[in-house]
Amino acid sequence: MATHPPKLQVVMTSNERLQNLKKTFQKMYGEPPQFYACAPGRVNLIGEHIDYCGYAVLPMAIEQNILAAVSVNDSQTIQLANANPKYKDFTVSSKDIRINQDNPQWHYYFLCGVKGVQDHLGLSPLAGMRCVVDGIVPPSSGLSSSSALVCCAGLLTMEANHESLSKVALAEICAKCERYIGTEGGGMDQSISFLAEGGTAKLIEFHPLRASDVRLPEGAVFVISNSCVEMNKAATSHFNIRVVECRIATKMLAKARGLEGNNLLKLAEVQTQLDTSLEEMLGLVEEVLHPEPYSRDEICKVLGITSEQLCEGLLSANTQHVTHFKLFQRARHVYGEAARVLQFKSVCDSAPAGAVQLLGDLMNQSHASCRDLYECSCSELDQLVDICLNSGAVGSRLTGAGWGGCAVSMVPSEKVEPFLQRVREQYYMPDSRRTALEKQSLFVSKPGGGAAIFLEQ
Ligand code: ADP
Ligand code: NG1
Repeated sequence: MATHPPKLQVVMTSNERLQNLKKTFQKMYGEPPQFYACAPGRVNLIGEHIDYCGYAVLPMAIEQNILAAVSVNDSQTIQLANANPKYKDFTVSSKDIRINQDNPQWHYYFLCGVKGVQDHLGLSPLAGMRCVVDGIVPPSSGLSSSSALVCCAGLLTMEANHESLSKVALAEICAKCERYIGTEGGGMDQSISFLAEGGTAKLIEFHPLRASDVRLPEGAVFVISNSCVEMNKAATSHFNIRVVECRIATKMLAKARGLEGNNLLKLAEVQTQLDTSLEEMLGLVEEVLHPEPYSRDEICKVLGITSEQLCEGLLSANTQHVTHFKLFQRARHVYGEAARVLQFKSVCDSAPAGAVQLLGDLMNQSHASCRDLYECSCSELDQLVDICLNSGAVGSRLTGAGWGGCAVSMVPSEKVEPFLQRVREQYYMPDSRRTALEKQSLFVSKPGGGAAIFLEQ
C-alpha cells in the first residue's frame, strides 16, 4: 500500500475551476497562489457507523472535492476566504489556533486540519498562509464535505511548512483532529480521502490503518441521489449519541464476559478479546442485552460505576443530557453490518454468477438495519431509497452518517438512463426546491483518486 506523501502533480491551466479560483485569489490578495491542494469527498458503499467501533468499511472517493489555492508568507497569520460567499472570510494568528465546538463554523474545520498537522509535527512557528477554498462536495449530505475540508487543510499545512508525511500518517492525523470540532467520528472519511486511487473502491481497515483494492463488478454502476435534507453532525447530538451507545454496549458486553479490567471502548475490541466470530457476537448481544432502552441508573448499577463516572468516562460533552440508551439495537446493527462488509468484499473478490444481485441484497439489508436498528435514516431518505428500488436499482441504502443526506444505489448499467429519469420524476420534480437542486443531487459516481498537492503549469 502506498505510504509516500500525496503526489505533487502538475496540472494544465485549461481547468476552468482552477482558473476561476486563481482569479478570486489574485483579486482578494493581490498576488497569485503558489500551490493548490485538493481532497475528495466519498461515498460509502457499505459499512455504516462501524468505523468508530473498530470495524472495516468499504467506501470510494467521489469526483467532487475541496480545492484550495495557497500562498505562504512570514506574517504569522492565516487568512482564509471561500469562493462561496455563504462562508465568511476569517483571519487568525498562527500562534493562537483554537476550535470552538459550540459554534461549528466552516473555518473551524479548516483550523482542525491546520492544528492537527501543527500538533503532530510540533511546528512552531507555523508558516503564515493565505488561502481561498472552493468546495463542490454537497455539505451535510453524507458525502464527507467536512472531512474533505479538514484533509485539504492538513495537507496544505504540511506543504506550506515544507514538511513531508505519508498518506497513512495524514489520514490518521486528520481523523484525530476532526474530533476537535466535537464529533467522535471513526477514520473512514479521512482515510479514503488520502488513500483513494482512481478506478477502485477500498476496504479500509483500522488498527493498524490499511486500505486494499475492491474490484467492483462489471455491469453495474453506483448512483448517488441526495434527499436534499441536510444534517450537520457537529450542530446536533444524534451522531455522538450513537457513539456513546456503542461505547456503553461495549462495557456491558465486556462486563458480562469478565473483561471489565481491560478498559475496552469499541465493540470490535470485545470480539478480539473473545477471539470469536461476528455471528457469535450477535448471539452474545441477544444473551446479554435487552431490547428495552437502558436508563442511566441501570447502566451504573450493571457496570458498578457512579453517575459521575458515567458522565465523565463514557458520555461526551453534547450527550450529557441523554436519559435512555438503546444498547441492544445499536450493538446488533454494528456486528451485523461488520459481517455484511466482509461478505460484500468477498463477493467482489470471487465475482460469482449473480454477484450484482448479491451485493444489492447486502446493501438493502444494510439500509434496513440503519433504519430499524440504528435509527439513522429519516422519512425522506426512506422514500428516496424505495423510489430507487422501484426505478431499477438492485440495491439502495443511505450513505454516510444519515438522518438526511444521500442514498447510494447499485444500478445495472443498461438501466441507468430510465433509472435516472424515474427518480427525477418521482423524487425531484414534485418539489420545486428539490427540482432546483437536482443537477448536483442525482449523478453516477465512479471511484475517484485521493488528495493531492499540485502546481499550475
Ligand atoms: P458532511 O457529512 O458533508 O461531512 P457535516 O455536517 O459534518 O457534513 O459538515 C458540513 C460542514 O463542513 C459545513 O457546515 C461547513 O462548515 C463545512 N463545509 C463543507 N463544505 C464546505 C465548503 N465548500 N467550504 C467551506 N466549508 C465547507
Ligand atoms: P459523514 O457522512 O461524513 O458525516 C460520519 C463519520 C464517519 C462514519 C459515518 C457513518 C466523521 C468525520 N465522519 O460521516 O467516520 O462514522 O458518519 O458511517 O465523523
